[in-house]
Amino acid sequence: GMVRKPAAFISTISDERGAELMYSGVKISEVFESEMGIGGVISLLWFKRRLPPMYTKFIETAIMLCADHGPSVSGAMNTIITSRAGKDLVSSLVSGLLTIGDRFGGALDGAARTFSSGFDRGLTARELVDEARRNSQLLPGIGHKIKSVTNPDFRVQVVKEFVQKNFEQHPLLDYALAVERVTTQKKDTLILNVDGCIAVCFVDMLRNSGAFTREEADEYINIGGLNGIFVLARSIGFIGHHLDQKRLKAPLYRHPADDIFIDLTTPQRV
Ligand code: Q5B
Repeated sequence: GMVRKPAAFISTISDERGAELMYSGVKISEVFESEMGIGGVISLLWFKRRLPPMYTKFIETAIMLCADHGPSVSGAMNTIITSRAGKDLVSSLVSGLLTIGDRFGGALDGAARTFSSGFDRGLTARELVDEARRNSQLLPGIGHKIKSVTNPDFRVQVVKEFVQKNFEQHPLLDYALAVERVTTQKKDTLILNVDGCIAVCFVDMLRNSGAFTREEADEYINIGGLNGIFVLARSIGFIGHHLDQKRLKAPLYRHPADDIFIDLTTPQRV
Protein backbone atom coordinates (compact mmCIF):
# COMPACT_ATOMS: atom_id res chain seq x y z
CA GLY A 1 0.00 0.00 0.00
CA MET A 2 0.86 3.67 0.08
CA VAL A 3 3.45 4.73 2.64
CA ARG A 4 3.15 8.27 3.93
CA LYS A 5 6.36 10.29 4.01
CA PRO A 6 7.17 10.96 7.67
CA ALA A 7 6.39 14.57 8.60
CA ALA A 8 9.34 16.90 9.22
CA PHE A 9 7.56 18.36 12.22
CA ILE A 10 4.22 18.35 13.97
CA SER A 11 2.20 21.51 14.58
CA THR A 12 -1.02 21.67 16.58
CA ILE A 13 -2.05 25.32 16.91
CA SER A 14 -3.05 26.80 13.56
CA ASP A 15 -3.95 25.81 10.01
CA GLU A 16 -4.03 27.90 6.85
CA ARG A 17 -4.67 25.16 4.34
CA GLY A 18 -8.48 25.32 4.14
CA ALA A 19 -10.84 28.04 2.94
CA GLU A 20 -10.42 29.82 6.27
CA LEU A 21 -7.47 30.29 8.58
CA MET A 22 -8.00 28.44 11.87
CA TYR A 23 -6.61 29.21 15.30
CA SER A 24 -6.73 25.96 17.31
CA GLY A 25 -9.76 24.70 15.43
CA VAL A 26 -11.61 28.04 15.56
CA LYS A 27 -12.25 29.74 12.20
CA ILE A 28 -10.90 33.26 11.93
CA SER A 29 -14.44 34.51 11.11
CA GLU A 30 -15.61 33.05 14.45
CA VAL A 31 -12.67 34.73 16.22
CA PHE A 32 -14.08 38.08 15.06
CA GLU A 33 -17.78 37.23 15.47
CA SER A 34 -17.22 36.23 19.09
CA GLU A 35 -15.22 39.40 19.80
CA MET A 36 -12.72 37.39 21.84
CA GLY A 37 -10.09 40.12 21.53
CA ILE A 38 -6.33 39.67 21.73
CA GLY A 39 -6.72 37.79 25.05
CA GLY A 40 -8.89 35.23 23.26
CA VAL A 41 -6.40 34.88 20.41
CA ILE A 42 -3.59 34.35 22.94
CA SER A 43 -5.65 31.74 24.77
CA LEU A 44 -6.19 29.85 21.48
CA LEU A 45 -2.61 30.04 20.21
CA TRP A 46 -0.77 29.61 23.52
CA PHE A 47 -3.12 27.34 25.45
CA LYS A 48 -5.13 25.75 22.61
CA ARG A 49 -8.49 26.52 24.25
CA ARG A 50 -11.06 29.26 24.59
CA LEU A 51 -10.74 30.70 28.04
CA PRO A 52 -13.82 32.34 29.61
CA PRO A 53 -13.95 36.15 29.06
CA MET A 54 -12.87 36.92 32.65
CA TYR A 55 -9.54 35.16 32.04
CA THR A 56 -8.94 36.65 28.59
CA LYS A 57 -9.57 40.02 30.24
CA PHE A 58 -6.97 39.12 32.90
CA ILE A 59 -4.41 38.34 30.16
CA GLU A 60 -5.24 41.60 28.36
CA THR A 61 -4.96 43.56 31.61
CA ALA A 62 -1.49 42.10 32.26
CA ILE A 63 -0.38 42.96 28.73
CA MET A 64 -1.69 46.52 28.90
CA LEU A 65 0.01 47.10 32.26
CA CYS A 66 3.39 45.74 31.14
CA ALA A 67 3.43 47.43 27.71
CA ASP A 68 5.99 49.99 28.84
CA HIS A 69 7.68 51.38 31.95
CA GLY A 70 9.59 54.38 30.70
CA PRO A 71 12.96 54.80 28.95
CA SER A 72 15.21 54.06 31.98
CA VAL A 73 14.68 50.29 32.25
CA SER A 74 17.30 47.92 30.82
CA GLY A 75 15.34 46.81 27.77
CA ALA A 76 14.13 50.25 26.67
CA MET A 77 17.67 51.65 26.99
CA ASN A 78 19.06 48.86 24.81
CA THR A 79 16.35 49.45 22.21
CA ILE A 80 16.96 53.21 22.22
CA ILE A 81 20.74 52.86 21.92
CA THR A 82 20.40 50.32 19.10
CA SER A 83 17.90 52.50 17.27
CA ARG A 84 20.21 55.51 17.61
CA ALA A 85 23.06 53.40 16.18
CA GLY A 86 21.01 53.47 12.98
CA LYS A 87 19.62 49.97 13.20
CA ASP A 88 16.23 48.77 11.95
CA LEU A 89 13.08 47.97 13.95
CA VAL A 90 13.74 44.24 14.36
CA SER A 91 17.34 44.77 15.52
CA SER A 92 16.30 47.46 18.02
CA LEU A 93 13.42 45.34 19.30
CA VAL A 94 15.45 42.16 19.83
CA SER A 95 18.26 44.10 21.46
CA GLY A 96 15.72 45.23 24.07
CA LEU A 97 14.13 41.79 24.38
CA LEU A 98 17.52 40.18 25.06
CA THR A 99 17.76 41.99 28.41
CA ILE A 100 14.62 40.25 29.67
CA GLY A 101 15.64 37.59 32.16
CA ASP A 102 15.95 36.71 35.84
CA ARG A 103 16.56 40.29 36.99
CA PHE A 104 14.55 42.37 34.53
CA GLY A 105 11.04 41.43 33.38
CA GLY A 106 11.70 37.72 33.12
CA ALA A 107 11.00 36.70 36.68
CA LEU A 108 7.49 35.36 35.99
CA ASP A 109 8.46 31.75 35.39
CA GLY A 110 10.79 31.68 38.39
CA ALA A 111 8.15 33.30 40.58
CA ALA A 112 5.46 30.84 39.44
CA ARG A 113 7.77 27.90 40.22
CA THR A 114 9.11 29.22 43.53
CA PHE A 115 5.80 30.34 45.03
CA SER A 116 3.86 27.26 43.88
CA SER A 117 6.62 24.97 45.15
CA GLY A 118 6.62 26.66 48.58
CA PHE A 119 2.82 26.58 48.71
CA ASP A 120 2.60 22.91 47.63
CA ARG A 121 5.21 21.86 50.20
CA GLY A 122 3.19 23.59 52.89
CA LEU A 123 5.96 26.06 53.78
CA THR A 124 4.87 29.19 55.63
CA ALA A 125 5.79 32.50 54.04
CA ARG A 126 8.57 32.92 56.60
CA GLU A 127 9.91 29.41 55.86
CA LEU A 128 10.02 30.15 52.11
CA VAL A 129 11.95 33.38 52.70
CA ASP A 130 14.36 31.62 55.10
CA GLU A 131 14.90 28.76 52.65
CA ALA A 132 15.82 31.22 49.86
CA ARG A 133 18.22 33.04 52.19
CA ARG A 134 19.85 29.75 53.27
CA ASN A 135 20.41 28.87 49.60
CA SER A 136 21.67 32.42 48.86
CA GLN A 137 18.87 32.85 46.35
CA LEU A 138 16.75 35.90 45.63
CA LEU A 139 13.03 35.22 45.47
CA PRO A 140 11.93 35.80 41.87
CA GLY A 141 9.01 38.25 41.77
CA ILE A 142 10.11 40.09 44.90
CA GLY A 143 11.87 43.47 44.87
CA HIS A 144 11.92 46.61 42.77
CA LYS A 145 14.57 49.25 42.12
CA ILE A 146 12.16 52.17 42.64
CA LYS A 147 8.77 50.93 43.86
CA SER A 148 8.24 50.23 47.55
CA VAL A 149 5.65 50.02 50.31
CA THR A 150 5.62 53.82 50.49
CA ASN A 151 5.80 54.27 46.68
CA PRO A 152 3.45 51.46 45.58
CA ASP A 153 3.35 50.12 42.05
CA PHE A 154 -0.08 50.98 40.59
CA ARG A 155 0.23 48.09 38.13
CA VAL A 156 0.47 45.55 40.94
CA GLN A 157 -2.55 47.18 42.59
CA VAL A 158 -4.63 46.79 39.40
CA VAL A 159 -3.75 43.09 38.93
CA LYS A 160 -4.33 42.34 42.61
CA GLU A 161 -7.72 44.06 42.70
CA PHE A 162 -8.85 42.43 39.43
CA VAL A 163 -8.04 38.97 40.74
CA GLN A 164 -9.39 39.53 44.25
CA LYS A 165 -12.65 40.79 42.75
CA ASN A 166 -13.10 38.28 39.93
CA PHE A 167 -11.30 34.99 40.67
CA GLU A 168 -13.29 32.64 42.88
CA GLN A 169 -10.07 31.40 44.49
CA HIS A 170 -6.62 32.99 44.58
CA PRO A 171 -4.54 30.98 47.09
CA LEU A 172 -1.20 31.66 45.34
CA LEU A 173 -1.79 35.42 45.32
CA ASP A 174 -2.64 35.27 49.05
CA TYR A 175 0.53 33.25 49.69
CA ALA A 176 2.70 35.70 47.73
CA LEU A 177 1.19 38.62 49.67
CA ALA A 178 2.09 36.83 52.91
CA VAL A 179 5.67 36.47 51.61
CA GLU A 180 5.68 40.19 50.77
CA ARG A 181 4.69 40.98 54.36
CA VAL A 182 7.83 39.10 55.49
CA THR A 183 10.29 40.52 52.93
CA THR A 184 9.15 44.15 53.34
CA GLN A 185 10.01 43.90 57.03
CA LYS A 186 13.64 43.72 55.90
CA LYS A 187 13.52 46.48 53.24
CA ASP A 188 10.51 48.39 51.96
CA THR A 189 11.48 47.85 48.28
CA LEU A 190 11.11 44.08 48.70
CA ILE A 191 7.50 44.18 47.49
CA LEU A 192 5.67 41.63 45.36
CA ASN A 193 6.62 43.17 42.01
CA VAL A 194 4.69 43.26 38.74
CA ASP A 195 6.36 40.06 37.43
CA GLY A 196 5.65 38.23 40.67
CA CYS A 197 2.06 39.40 40.98
CA ILE A 198 1.11 38.47 37.41
CA ALA A 199 2.89 35.12 37.79
CA VAL A 200 1.10 33.98 40.95
CA CYS A 201 -2.27 35.15 39.59
CA PHE A 202 -1.53 33.19 36.42
CA VAL A 203 -0.95 30.08 38.53
CA ASP A 204 -4.29 30.76 40.25
CA MET A 205 -5.90 30.93 36.80
CA LEU A 206 -4.18 27.74 35.60
CA ARG A 207 -5.12 25.83 38.73
CA ASN A 208 -8.58 27.13 39.60
CA SER A 209 -10.32 28.29 36.41
CA GLY A 210 -11.54 24.80 35.56
CA ALA A 211 -10.10 25.27 32.06
CA PHE A 212 -6.92 23.24 32.73
CA THR A 213 -6.27 19.90 34.40
CA ARG A 214 -3.77 20.00 37.26
CA GLU A 215 -1.23 18.20 35.01
CA GLU A 216 -1.67 20.87 32.31
CA ALA A 217 -1.30 23.66 34.88
CA ASP A 218 1.92 22.13 36.20
CA GLU A 219 3.20 21.65 32.66
CA TYR A 220 2.76 25.35 31.78
CA ILE A 221 4.64 26.30 34.95
CA ASN A 222 7.42 23.81 34.10
CA ILE A 223 7.86 24.65 30.41
CA GLY A 224 8.23 28.33 31.21
CA GLY A 225 5.56 30.05 29.14
CA LEU A 226 4.70 32.79 31.58
CA ASN A 227 7.59 35.09 30.65
CA GLY A 228 5.81 35.27 27.29
CA ILE A 229 3.32 37.70 28.83
CA PHE A 230 6.05 40.24 29.66
CA VAL A 231 7.93 39.64 26.38
CA LEU A 232 4.80 40.18 24.30
CA ALA A 233 3.68 43.19 26.32
CA ARG A 234 7.02 44.99 26.43
CA SER A 235 7.54 44.46 22.68
CA ILE A 236 4.78 47.08 22.31
CA GLY A 237 6.83 49.57 24.32
CA PHE A 238 10.16 48.73 22.66
CA ILE A 239 8.66 49.25 19.19
CA GLY A 240 7.31 52.57 20.49
CA HIS A 241 10.77 53.61 21.73
CA HIS A 242 12.34 52.67 18.38
CA LEU A 243 9.77 54.73 16.42
CA ASP A 244 10.21 57.59 18.89
CA GLN A 245 13.98 57.76 18.33
CA LYS A 246 13.55 57.62 14.54
CA ARG A 247 10.90 60.37 14.71
CA LEU A 248 13.24 62.48 16.83
CA LYS A 249 16.07 61.80 14.35
CA ALA A 250 18.19 61.03 17.42
CA PRO A 251 21.90 60.81 16.60
CA LEU A 252 24.33 58.03 17.56
CA TYR A 253 24.44 57.68 21.34
CA ARG A 254 27.71 57.86 23.23
CA HIS A 255 27.63 57.62 27.00
CA PRO A 256 29.15 60.66 28.78
CA ALA A 257 32.61 59.75 30.05
CA ASP A 258 32.07 61.68 33.29
CA ASP A 259 29.30 59.23 34.15
CA ILE A 260 31.69 56.27 34.03
CA PHE A 261 34.31 55.56 36.68
CA ILE A 262 37.28 54.10 34.87
CA ASP A 263 39.76 52.39 37.17
CA LEU A 264 42.79 50.71 35.65
CA THR A 265 44.55 50.36 39.00
CA THR A 266 42.67 47.32 40.26
CA PRO A 267 44.99 44.31 40.20
CA GLN A 268 44.61 42.01 37.21
CA ARG A 269 43.12 38.65 37.97
CA VAL A 270 45.02 35.73 36.51
N1 Q5B B 1 16.95 41.25 48.13
C1 Q5B B 1 14.56 43.70 41.24
O1 Q5B B 1 17.24 44.93 43.43
C2 Q5B B 1 15.91 43.69 41.94
C3 Q5B B 1 15.56 40.18 46.87
C4 Q5B B 1 16.18 40.17 48.11
C5 Q5B B 1 15.14 38.22 48.67
C6 Q5B B 1 14.69 39.11 46.59
C7 Q5B B 1 16.01 42.49 42.93
C8 Q5B B 1 15.81 41.15 42.25
C9 Q5B B 1 14.30 39.27 41.86
C10 Q5B B 1 14.10 39.38 40.36
C11 Q5B B 1 12.82 40.06 39.96
C12 Q5B B 1 11.75 41.58 38.36
C13 Q5B B 1 17.05 43.61 40.91
C14 Q5B B 1 11.68 43.04 38.80
C15 Q5B B 1 10.92 44.25 36.46
C16 Q5B B 1 10.06 45.02 35.48
C17 Q5B B 1 10.03 46.52 35.71
C18 Q5B B 1 11.43 47.10 36.00
C19 Q5B B 1 11.47 48.58 36.37
C20 Q5B B 1 9.46 47.11 34.42
C21 Q5B B 1 16.03 44.99 42.73
C22 Q5B B 1 18.88 44.80 48.82
C23 Q5B B 1 18.73 43.70 49.82
C24 Q5B B 1 19.85 42.66 49.73
C25 Q5B B 1 19.28 41.63 48.83
C26 Q5B B 1 17.81 41.65 49.23
C27 Q5B B 1 16.81 41.90 46.94
N2 Q5B B 1 15.94 41.25 46.16
N3 Q5B B 1 15.99 39.22 49.01
N4 Q5B B 1 14.51 38.15 47.49
N5 Q5B B 1 14.06 39.03 45.41
N6 Q5B B 1 14.60 40.55 42.42
N7 Q5B B 1 12.89 40.90 38.93
O2 Q5B B 1 16.82 47.15 44.56
O3 Q5B B 1 21.19 41.59 53.10
O4 Q5B B 1 21.38 43.88 52.08
O5 Q5B B 1 22.50 41.92 50.98
O6 Q5B B 1 16.70 40.66 41.59
O7 Q5B B 1 11.75 39.81 40.51
O8 Q5B B 1 12.00 43.91 36.14
O9 Q5B B 1 10.46 49.26 36.33
O10 Q5B B 1 12.58 49.02 36.77
O11 Q5B B 1 8.23 47.17 34.29
O12 Q5B B 1 10.24 47.48 33.53
O13 Q5B B 1 19.07 46.55 43.57
O14 Q5B B 1 9.16 46.80 36.77
O15 Q5B B 1 15.10 42.67 43.97
O16 Q5B B 1 18.15 45.43 45.63
O17 Q5B B 1 20.27 44.16 45.31
O18 Q5B B 1 20.20 46.33 46.68
O19 Q5B B 1 19.13 44.25 47.54
O20 Q5B B 1 17.52 43.00 49.55
O21 Q5B B 1 19.84 40.36 49.02
O22 Q5B B 1 20.03 42.11 51.00
P1 Q5B B 1 17.86 46.13 44.27
P2 Q5B B 1 19.55 45.08 46.26
P3 Q5B B 1 21.37 42.38 51.86
S1 Q5B B 1 10.30 43.91 38.05
